[in-house]
Amino acid sequence: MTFRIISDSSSDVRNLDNKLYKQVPLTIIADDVEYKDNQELDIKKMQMSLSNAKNSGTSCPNIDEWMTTFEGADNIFVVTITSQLSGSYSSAVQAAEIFKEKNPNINIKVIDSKSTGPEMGLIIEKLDQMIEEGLSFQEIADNIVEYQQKTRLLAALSSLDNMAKNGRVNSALAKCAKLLNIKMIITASSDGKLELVTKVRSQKKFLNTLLEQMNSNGYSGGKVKVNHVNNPILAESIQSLINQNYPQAIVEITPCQGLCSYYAEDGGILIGYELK
Ligand code: X90
Repeated sequence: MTFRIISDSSSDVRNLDNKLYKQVPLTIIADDVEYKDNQELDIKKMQMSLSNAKNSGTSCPNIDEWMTTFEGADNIFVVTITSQLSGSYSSAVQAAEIFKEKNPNINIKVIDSKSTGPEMGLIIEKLDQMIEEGLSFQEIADNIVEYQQKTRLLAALSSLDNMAKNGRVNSALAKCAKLLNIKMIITASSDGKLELVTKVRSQKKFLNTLLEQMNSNGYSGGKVKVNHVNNPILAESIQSLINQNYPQAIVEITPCQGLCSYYAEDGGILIGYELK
């Protein structure tokens, strides 16, 4: 019985220690140039070309791209970015249906993360842990639904321009974020939509606001993943603040891949965290 975990590249999970994981790239488009969000992507170069581009956008993996990753495993878990903001989930579901028609004995569960980035990372690592523990496909499929009730996402962005440009957030909210020094703290709602939490100005207040938000959602020292767009310093400040308050908490820092770098924009931070 071979297990496999597959996700689109919005997860920012580049690999796992074992060989169970495969990633399917989304695509970032700057004018006529397409950047596949794979391990070879030079994010700095992509950002340079985006900053000079008149038009930009993204596209999700197609059915064939998902299908090529299914071959050779019996039990497959697919994790996608929220179906509310991308076609990735729907294309993975269709790929799974077609594949299962030809291979009826293969188990495939497609999971809508209702989120992205580090919250997807938490889901992927939990799947990995349950596979390592020897749970059955069905047990893992049931448990992961429960686990998803206990994870959250916060994101702090200084610009929502690319989200607005692509119709993923309303433009009034994006204009608001443009005002000097304002950071928007946003979250993924329980049904996977983008939701504004609050706006903050000062850096000191900003960090405390993030922690207050986590606490008020029920955070009490669980695992945290902090993903950043060229902002390791802010990621480390968040890590130390969490560890000052919860010394046992595991807080991992990861640079964003291409898709999240495009939408979270330079300096952006995404925080995925576990509730107890
Ligand atoms: O299919 C596609 O082209 C991909 C579209 C993705 C659009 C949203 C990406 C968001 C990236 C920034 C903010 C986090 C908030 C997420 C709320 C669910 C990350």
